[in-house]
Amino acid sequence: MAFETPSETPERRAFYDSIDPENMTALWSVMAGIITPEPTSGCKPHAWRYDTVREKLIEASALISAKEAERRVLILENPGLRGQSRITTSLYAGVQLVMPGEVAPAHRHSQSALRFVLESAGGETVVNGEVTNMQYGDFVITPHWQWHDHGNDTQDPVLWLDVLDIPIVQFFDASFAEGMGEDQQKRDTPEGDSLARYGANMLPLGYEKSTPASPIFNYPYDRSREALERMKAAREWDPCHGLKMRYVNPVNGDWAMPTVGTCLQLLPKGMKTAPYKSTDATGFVPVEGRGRSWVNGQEITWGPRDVFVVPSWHEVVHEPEGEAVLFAFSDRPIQEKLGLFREARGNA
Ligand code: GTQ
Repeated sequence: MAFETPSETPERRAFYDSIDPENMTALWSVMAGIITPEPTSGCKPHAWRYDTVREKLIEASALISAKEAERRVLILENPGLRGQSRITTSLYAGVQLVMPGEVAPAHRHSQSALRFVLESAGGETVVNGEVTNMQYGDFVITPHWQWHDHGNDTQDPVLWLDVLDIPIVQFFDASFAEGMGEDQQKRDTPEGDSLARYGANMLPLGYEKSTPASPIFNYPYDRSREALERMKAAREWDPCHGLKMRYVNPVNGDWAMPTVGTCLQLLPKGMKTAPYKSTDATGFVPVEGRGRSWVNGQEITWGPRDVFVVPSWHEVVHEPEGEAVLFAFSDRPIQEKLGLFREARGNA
């Protein structure tokens, strides 16, 4: 049951007006709006088409270089949250373009970032002295306060989806950022070092974790996809998710990033998922296949590289045309740690 707002009388109005200059407000006049019986998100269901985003980014590349822009990104702004640089209430997302020969200069900030690679024949990102080569579907992490720069020595444009915890850092007023003063940091770690050290179901003996983020910073798509492909044979479909796997930090089994939870999900041919809702507004990026989803009954059609959003506590049903693979991201790791995460499965 929702809290009721007591009716206003002239005496009560006069009282509210009298406390207003003292920077006070009566709880009973606002309580129903701030402690709601269910989430009341301003975030709206929406899909961004890759073709449109890509076309506008290529247009932008004639107007500004990656270097001048610092990062040439078009922010995906939720239509219910315009002007706030948010794709959901708690997360920022944008699509970044690096043209052949360009660099996005080295900098670092308090915000954590993930890159989900949408188009790349070998774009490069350097994190803390180690380079990684980016291929379609790779999930790349830039942990908070680590130097990072991006480059493209290929003949073709390189594009990826950025997801950052910008609104969360903003909420805590905890943002710091600085440029390195050089375009590219020194590459002093051999390529593939992190994956070898931490991504082979082993850890260097005596390894002690130094940050809450996973020490693996590229989870290559071919490996993640192969796991799903092999698991398909078990036919253990979750009615709401098909086959959904969580990217983990191998040091402690937690999510790969402290603020953003990421998953890779396979929806088998012919499946229509059971209705599902959760408190973590979720962004989806179809990697393979096409399909449609209903979000509180609103139909969203999708294909590879599109991005769509299911707001908090909105019921979602997915229906792929054939087999489909989706990348998903949300703020679930934080909600779980705060005891806030809730989900409802089926028609409950
Ligand atoms: O690549 O470092 O989309 O600093 C927004 C801010 C990307 C980045 C964004 C950033 C970056």
